[in-house]
Formats: sequence, C-alpha cells, structure tokens
Amino acid sequence: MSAKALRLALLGTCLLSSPALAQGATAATEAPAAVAPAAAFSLAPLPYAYDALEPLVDAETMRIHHGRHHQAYVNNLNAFLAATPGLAGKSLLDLHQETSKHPAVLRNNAGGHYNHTLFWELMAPKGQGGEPSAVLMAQINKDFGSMEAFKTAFQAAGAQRFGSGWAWLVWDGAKLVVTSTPNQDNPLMDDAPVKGAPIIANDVWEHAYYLKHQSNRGAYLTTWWEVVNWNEVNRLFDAARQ
Ligand code: MN3
Repeated sequence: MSAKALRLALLGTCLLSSPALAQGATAATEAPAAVAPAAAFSLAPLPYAYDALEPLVDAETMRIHHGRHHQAYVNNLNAFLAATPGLAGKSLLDLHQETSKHPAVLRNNAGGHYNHTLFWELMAPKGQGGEPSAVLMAQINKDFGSMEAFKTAFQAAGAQRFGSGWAWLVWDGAKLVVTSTPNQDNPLMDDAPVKGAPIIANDVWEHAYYLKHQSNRGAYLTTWWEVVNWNEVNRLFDAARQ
C-alpha cells in the first residue's frame, strides 16, 4: 500500500469511527477533552476503594469502569453541552426530561453519567450494605410475593437484556416494578417505556463483569446481591415515596 493509500485508509477509519466514539462507552482514552470553559459535570471519586468490592467485583474492573468508561460519559456529555446552545445550566434530571428532543449523544452520555453515579452508590463492601428496611420488605412482598421472587425477576431482566443495558427496580408511584433498558437509557428519560424512580440498578454491560465472569452474565447477576448497599436502596425508596 502506498503512503497516500495508507493515509486515506486511516482517514476513512477515523471518519467511520468518530460518531460511535462520540456516543460510545468503550473509547475513554480517545474521548474528546471537555471544551467548555467550565465543564458542566465532573466525575466524583468512588465512595470506596477500587478493591473494596473484591472478590465479587474485582479492582481492575472497577478502575477501568469508573476511571475510563464513566469518565468518558462525563467528557462526552460536557463536550456536547459546550457545543449546544440552550442547554447551559440544565441539571442532569432536566436533561433526562428532554432526551427525545436531542441526538443520541445526549441520551447516551447523560444516561451514562446518571446511571453510573447511581450504580457506585448502590454498592458497598460485602457485609457493610445493611439490610432491606421493614417498609421496603413489605412492599417487595406485596408486589413480588417474596424477596427471592423479586431477585429472580430482577436477574431475569438483566439476563434477558440483549447486548448492553441495565436492570432496574423502580417505584412507579404506586408499586415497585422490575424493568430493563438498552444501552445507557434509564426510567427517568422522557420516552422511557417504563418510567419510575430508580431504586436498584445493575449494569449488565460486559465491561461491568467480563474480566471476572467472562461470558457468564448469570453468575455476575446472582452474586451481585452480596455487594448491594441496602442502606442506599432504603434511602432511595423512602425518597421516591415522599
Ligand atoms: Mn458501565
């Protein structure tokens, strides 16, 4: 291949891949730097050490997931906001209420930032996450029959999500509902088919479990309960019903 042909081939690769990079989760190191004078959003540190969830969630997965994937959503969201008039000053929840009016880059990266911020808080080192409150247990028993039946439904939602996405427990205003979303969508978005206040969320993208569980998403889903932060789940449930 001549030097000119090689340059053209590389240019073609860049052109083809750039839209995916702008929306994607897996290209953190190539994410555009935030260009806003003051970035609208920032990545908070994890509320525990990278290895705090070992051996259930390994430190390397946490380091990559938080430091690269989540950082990329933040960077891409800030870059989009800086380039889009009329969105300055909007909160993350404001942006969720108008995702259907904007390009997918907003949906994917606002969702990615919200979902992961929630996800980190919903986990705690084994033995430190507390227990479901009596009021939450009563509601789970009412809506699902038992805690085991709820967990089975939640795991099924995660297992049946084809490709990448999330499993959710949401409060819809009257009852608890299990659902799942594709990509970085979530039940707060204006066009979500099942809406509600997120109570529990599990990331079923392969990047959340592949280093430890490889293709066995089911093993990740069934062992993940051991690192659930029920104290935060209880708080979200109480807040959702205010
Ligand atoms: Mn993720």
